[in-house]
Amino acid sequence: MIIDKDTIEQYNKSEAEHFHSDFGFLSDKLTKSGANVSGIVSKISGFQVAVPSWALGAGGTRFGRFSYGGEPVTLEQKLDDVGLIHALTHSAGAVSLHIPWDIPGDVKAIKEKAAFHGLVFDAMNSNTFQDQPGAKQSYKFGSLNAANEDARAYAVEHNREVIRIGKELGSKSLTVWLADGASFPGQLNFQAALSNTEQSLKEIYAGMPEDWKLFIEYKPYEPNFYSTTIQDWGTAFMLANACGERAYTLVDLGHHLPNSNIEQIVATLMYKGKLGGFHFNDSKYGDDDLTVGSIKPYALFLIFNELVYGMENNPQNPYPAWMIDASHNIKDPLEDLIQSLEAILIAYAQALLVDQKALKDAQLDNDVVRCQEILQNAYRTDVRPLLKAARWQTGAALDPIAAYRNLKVRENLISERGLNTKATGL
Ligand code: PSV
Ligand code: MN
Repeated sequence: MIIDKDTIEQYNKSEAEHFHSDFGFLSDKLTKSGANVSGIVSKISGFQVAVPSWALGAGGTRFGRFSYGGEPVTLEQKLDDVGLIHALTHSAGAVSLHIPWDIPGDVKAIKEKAAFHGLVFDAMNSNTFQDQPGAKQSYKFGSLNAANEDARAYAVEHNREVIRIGKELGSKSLTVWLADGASFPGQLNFQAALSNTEQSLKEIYAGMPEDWKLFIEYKPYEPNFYSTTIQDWGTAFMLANACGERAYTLVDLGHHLPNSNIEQIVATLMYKGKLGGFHFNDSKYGDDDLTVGSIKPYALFLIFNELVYGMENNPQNPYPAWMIDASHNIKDPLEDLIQSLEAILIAYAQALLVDQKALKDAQLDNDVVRCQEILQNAYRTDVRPLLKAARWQTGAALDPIAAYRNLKVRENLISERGLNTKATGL
């Protein structure tokens, strides 16, 4: 199924009147308070978030997986699904592939398909947390950190292969997330594991093209439950520094112990120019991979406040690679991704409303009450008309979820692909 501009334009007509009056009201109010509304709307429409290829099918838990009809089976179909989301939102103009789940058969055809949908290939993801059929080495006891030299070399070579594939597709970065760690005390020598990881990452980094970046992702636990070799931002930061200038830390919102101050981590990394990538999701307890903004929207806003500050004040930090890393087993995956995009853009727009000059003055005056008022005034603004204005300008749907349902996208995908298809991934 393909959604063209005319269909969306037609669909938007029924909502246009409402949108114009809501936007007019908010725009007047914000302009009076000194905000640059058209500048904010153009920043919102320019904000593109990569969709991971593995979030297009139903996610599973270790207890079960409940399939969703019409799931994409091939890489082409996955690109078609991202294309649908992008047509409806104009904010998902990139896709992030996971190898070996998405090895392209015909590179030229895949590139053409992506270009047709207006998509670019964002960071490539390697996978050394699962053994593939016919694998010559096992990752059961680690990959880049493994005590076994052959397993380490095998994992390094896999990452080189991912870079080769990414180069052909036009990607410019590699994300490495390692499940490596231990489930029991004594299982690993911490220092040897860390040193092996550092050495392996350096070998991968040395094989990267000059215009590529390496993103090192951390996570405190799972699948290992006693220790993880790259457990926190400090370890990832240290390893990135050991690799070199084009190696960065990647923050995944779900990869922190409860109550961690993620906004402070973001600020610290951007100050040091080392925040390279960002994975969005939400969670209540652990790495729950729930829809962005579904549990802690205020925390997301505070994080965005630091991201916006960093993007404006830290030229030493590259523009981060944004990706949604959420997937679970009870929502239509495409609706879930559209909801995540909406939550990301709401938090971004709210953060753009923070009066940075007034906040700085209040901080210098040690006026704690005023500081809180400034942040919460921005957070409590219903910015959804600004998102609609961005979509109106780019020809996307004013209400993407309503359009998705109205156009019967899922029903169409089921009739095209069948009810029992299963996407590759976790
Ligand atoms: C690990 O939990 C992670 O966040 C990494 O980014 C993986 O590549 C992704 O999820 C999918 O398993
Ligand atoms: Mn992640």
